[in-house]
Amino acid sequence: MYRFCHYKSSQWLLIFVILGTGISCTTGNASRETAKETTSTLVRAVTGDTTGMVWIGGGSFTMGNDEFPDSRPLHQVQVDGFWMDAHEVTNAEFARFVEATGYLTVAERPLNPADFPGVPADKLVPGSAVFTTTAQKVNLSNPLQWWTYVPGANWRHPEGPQSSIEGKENLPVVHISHEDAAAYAKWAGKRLPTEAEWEYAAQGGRGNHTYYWGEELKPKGQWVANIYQGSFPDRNTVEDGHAGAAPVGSYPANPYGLYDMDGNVWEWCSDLYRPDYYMNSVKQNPTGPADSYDPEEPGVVKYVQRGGSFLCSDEYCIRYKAGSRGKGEVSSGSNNLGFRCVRDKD
Ligand SMILES: [Ca+2]
Ligand SMILES: [Ca+2]
Repeated sequence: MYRFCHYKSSQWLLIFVILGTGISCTTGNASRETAKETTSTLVRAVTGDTTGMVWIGGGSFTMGNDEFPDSRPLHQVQVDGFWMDAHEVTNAEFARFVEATGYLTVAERPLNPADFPGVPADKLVPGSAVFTTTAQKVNLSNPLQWWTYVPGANWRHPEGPQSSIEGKENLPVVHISHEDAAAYAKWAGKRLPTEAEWEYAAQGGRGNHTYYWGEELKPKGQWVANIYQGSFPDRNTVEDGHAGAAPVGSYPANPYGLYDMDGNVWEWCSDLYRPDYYMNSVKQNPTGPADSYDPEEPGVVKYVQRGGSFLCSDEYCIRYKAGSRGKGEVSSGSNNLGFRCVRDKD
């Protein structure tokens, strides 16, 4: 059983699967057309605005988790203080960014035919990965049983063209690639958190525990994060109240005032992913390795993601546990992947 986080495949893999077999990917990362808006044209938001952010005083902490090969060894890290969004970036917030800049997310851009040799042009429809509950219990070794590349799925249409975000303004924005998240952060005068900042903030000063909230899965019998209950991926019993993403702030904040650091949606960090990084990590404000490498998908550029999502449980994708690491291909989004931002002290 896959206990680790094969929570989704790279977007390019999903595209290849849906478009047919026997086609080999020659380029590694599937690229989309470059956004019409270059970063130089994006308008920076109000300088110094920390509305909706929490000040995280710097300090030292124990980073990592011995349970996972790529988060060993436990090591001491020190981070400087920073501001952090109290909650994941919402649909309403992302909509303001798009309205101000005309930004087109990766999932909305035309696919580059050069990345899909042999695939008819009319099959190359922009879209993104959407989780689908399976009809019955399945072997957990193949994520493509529950991940589908859905043409037309993007942040405005989280489950596909027929879905919308109307009435979901306070839900976290999803189908966001690393590039999209970084573009939003730049516009907002912020940046993505480093992996170390993210984990330090998630601990909330409580130290390194099994879960960011402590040692018990259900403190006082209560679910305290939006994760997954029941049988994955065929039967979600929704004991925590939400089958998919929940409005931000639906569960208790941590001692720093941060919501949904555990679960709800995965959150991009600014660090490239390497499974061996902790062996060599600097102790002071680490920012990740200089390059990316994932032995499971060599040649695919990946960034770190943190915190798990509404699809995580002790049965599958246990990387919502404290100190564990997620990863994702740079151009890929999905309906359980979003982000939050940080900013430095002025
Ligand atoms: Ca849930
Ligand atoms: Ca989260």
